[in-house]
Amino acid sequence: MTALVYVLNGPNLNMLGVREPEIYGSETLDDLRLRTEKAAARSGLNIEFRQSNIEGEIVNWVQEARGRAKGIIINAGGYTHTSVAILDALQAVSLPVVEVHLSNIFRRDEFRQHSYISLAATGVICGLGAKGYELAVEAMADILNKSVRKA
Ligand code: DHK
Repeated sequence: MTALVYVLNGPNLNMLGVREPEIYGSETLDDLRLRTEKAAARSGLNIEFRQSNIEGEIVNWVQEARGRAKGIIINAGGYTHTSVAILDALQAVSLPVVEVHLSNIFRRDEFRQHSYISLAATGVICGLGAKGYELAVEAMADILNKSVRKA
Protein backbone atom coordinates (compact mmCIF):
# COMPACT_ATOMS: atom_id res chain seq x y z
CA MET A 1 0.00 0.00 0.00
CA THR A 2 1.21 3.51 -0.81
CA ALA A 3 2.51 5.28 2.28
CA LEU A 4 0.70 8.42 3.36
CA VAL A 5 2.72 11.49 4.38
CA TYR A 6 1.25 14.61 5.97
CA VAL A 7 2.54 17.91 4.57
CA LEU A 8 1.64 20.57 7.13
CA ASN A 9 1.93 24.30 6.55
CA GLY A 10 1.68 26.93 9.25
CA PRO A 11 0.55 30.52 9.50
CA ASN A 12 0.66 32.96 6.60
CA LEU A 13 1.61 30.32 4.05
CA ASN A 14 -1.91 30.76 2.66
CA MET A 15 -0.64 34.21 1.61
CA LEU A 16 2.03 32.80 -0.71
CA GLY A 17 2.05 34.54 -4.07
CA VAL A 18 1.25 37.93 -2.55
CA ARG A 19 3.38 37.73 0.58
CA GLU A 20 6.89 39.19 0.22
CA PRO A 21 7.55 37.41 -3.11
CA GLU A 22 11.23 38.43 -3.00
CA ILE A 23 11.54 36.18 0.07
CA TYR A 24 8.90 33.49 -0.44
CA GLY A 25 8.65 33.37 -4.24
CA SER A 26 5.69 33.97 -6.55
CA GLU A 27 4.00 30.58 -6.35
CA THR A 28 0.75 30.29 -4.46
CA LEU A 29 0.02 27.64 -1.84
CA ASP A 30 -2.05 25.82 -4.47
CA ASP A 31 0.94 25.81 -6.87
CA LEU A 32 3.03 24.43 -4.03
CA ARG A 33 0.44 21.72 -3.33
CA LEU A 34 0.41 20.64 -6.99
CA ARG A 35 4.20 20.57 -7.12
CA THR A 36 4.33 18.52 -3.90
CA GLU A 37 1.65 16.10 -5.15
CA LYS A 38 3.59 15.53 -8.38
CA ALA A 39 6.79 14.88 -6.43
CA ALA A 40 4.88 12.45 -4.20
CA ALA A 41 3.52 10.57 -7.22
CA ARG A 42 7.08 10.27 -8.60
CA SER A 43 8.30 8.97 -5.24
CA GLY A 44 5.41 6.57 -4.77
CA LEU A 45 3.90 8.41 -1.81
CA ASN A 46 0.43 9.77 -1.08
CA ILE A 47 0.24 13.15 0.56
CA GLU A 48 -2.28 15.00 2.66
CA PHE A 49 -1.43 18.70 2.14
CA ARG A 50 -2.84 21.14 4.71
CA GLN A 51 -2.39 24.69 5.95
CA SER A 52 -3.54 26.39 9.12
CA ASN A 53 -3.00 29.71 10.85
CA ILE A 54 -3.92 28.13 14.17
CA GLU A 55 -1.27 26.49 16.36
CA GLY A 56 -3.67 24.06 18.08
CA GLU A 57 -5.01 22.86 14.74
CA ILE A 58 -1.48 21.98 13.66
CA VAL A 59 -0.96 20.14 16.98
CA ASN A 60 -4.20 18.21 16.30
CA TRP A 61 -3.07 17.29 12.79
CA VAL A 62 0.30 16.05 14.06
CA GLN A 63 -1.51 13.85 16.59
CA GLU A 64 -3.92 12.67 13.89
CA ALA A 65 -0.97 11.65 11.71
CA ARG A 66 -0.06 8.99 14.27
CA GLY A 67 -1.60 5.75 13.08
CA ARG A 68 -2.62 7.27 9.72
CA ALA A 69 0.61 8.55 8.18
CA LYS A 70 4.14 7.23 7.90
CA GLY A 71 5.83 10.62 8.14
CA ILE A 72 5.37 14.37 8.45
CA ILE A 73 6.80 17.16 6.30
CA ILE A 74 6.30 20.46 8.05
CA ASN A 75 6.79 24.14 7.40
CA ALA A 76 5.48 25.57 10.64
CA GLY A 77 5.89 29.16 9.43
CA GLY A 78 6.35 31.57 12.32
CA TYR A 79 5.55 28.78 14.83
CA THR A 80 8.88 27.24 13.86
CA HIS A 81 10.54 29.77 16.12
CA THR A 82 8.04 29.81 18.98
CA SER A 83 6.07 26.60 19.35
CA VAL A 84 7.02 24.19 22.11
CA ALA A 85 3.52 22.71 21.62
CA ILE A 86 4.14 21.68 18.00
CA LEU A 87 7.57 20.32 18.98
CA ASP A 88 5.99 18.28 21.81
CA ALA A 89 3.38 16.89 19.41
CA LEU A 90 6.04 15.90 16.86
CA GLN A 91 8.08 14.19 19.55
CA ALA A 92 4.99 12.46 20.93
CA VAL A 93 4.03 10.78 17.65
CA SER A 94 7.49 9.33 16.89
CA LEU A 95 7.19 9.67 13.13
CA PRO A 96 10.01 10.73 10.80
CA VAL A 97 9.87 14.48 10.28
CA VAL A 98 11.34 16.59 7.48
CA GLU A 99 11.31 20.31 8.22
CA VAL A 100 11.12 22.63 5.25
CA HIS A 101 11.33 26.39 4.76
CA LEU A 102 11.08 28.33 1.53
CA SER A 103 13.56 30.97 2.66
CA ASN A 104 17.03 30.52 4.08
CA ILE A 105 16.21 31.19 7.72
CA PHE A 106 19.93 31.46 8.52
CA ARG A 107 20.30 34.54 6.31
CA ARG A 108 17.42 36.34 7.94
CA ASP A 109 16.54 37.89 11.30
CA GLU A 110 18.32 36.38 14.28
CA PHE A 111 15.04 35.16 15.81
CA ARG A 112 14.43 33.01 12.73
CA GLN A 113 17.70 31.19 13.18
CA HIS A 114 16.38 29.01 15.98
CA SER A 115 13.84 26.29 15.23
CA TYR A 116 11.98 24.27 17.86
CA ILE A 117 10.83 21.95 15.07
CA SER A 118 14.43 20.95 14.27
CA LEU A 119 14.67 19.14 17.61
CA ALA A 120 12.18 16.61 16.22
CA ALA A 121 13.38 16.60 12.60
CA THR A 122 15.45 13.99 10.80
CA GLY A 123 16.52 16.73 8.41
CA VAL A 124 15.90 20.32 7.43
CA ILE A 125 15.65 21.86 3.95
CA CYS A 126 15.66 25.63 3.65
CA GLY A 127 16.43 28.40 1.20
CA LEU A 128 15.52 26.52 -1.97
CA GLY A 129 12.04 27.95 -2.40
CA ALA A 130 9.23 25.72 -3.68
CA LYS A 131 11.78 23.16 -4.89
CA GLY A 132 12.46 22.47 -1.21
CA TYR A 133 9.05 20.80 -0.92
CA GLU A 134 9.92 18.39 -3.76
CA LEU A 135 13.24 17.63 -2.10
CA ALA A 136 11.48 17.09 1.22
CA VAL A 137 9.20 14.51 -0.41
CA GLU A 138 12.19 12.73 -1.99
CA ALA A 139 13.99 12.75 1.34
CA MET A 140 10.95 11.35 3.12
CA ALA A 141 10.62 8.57 0.52
CA ASP A 142 14.26 7.71 1.15
CA ILE A 143 13.80 7.72 4.91
CA LEU A 144 10.76 5.46 4.63
CA ASN A 145 12.41 3.10 2.14
CA LYS A 146 15.61 2.76 4.08
CA SER A 147 14.03 3.11 7.51
CA VAL A 148 16.95 5.32 8.50
CA ARG A 149 16.95 6.52 12.07
CA LYS A 150 14.45 9.27 12.86
CA ALA A 151 16.72 11.67 14.67
C1 DHK B 1 7.92 30.75 6.65
C2 DHK B 1 7.48 31.67 7.54
O1 DHK B 1 6.21 32.03 7.58
C3 DHK B 1 8.41 32.36 8.46
O2 DHK B 1 7.79 32.75 9.66
C4 DHK B 1 9.65 31.54 8.74
C5 DHK B 1 9.29 30.21 6.67
C6 DHK B 1 10.27 31.05 7.44
C7 DHK B 1 9.75 29.86 5.27
O3 DHK B 1 10.79 30.32 4.83
O4 DHK B 1 9.07 29.07 4.59
O5 DHK B 1 10.57 32.30 9.47
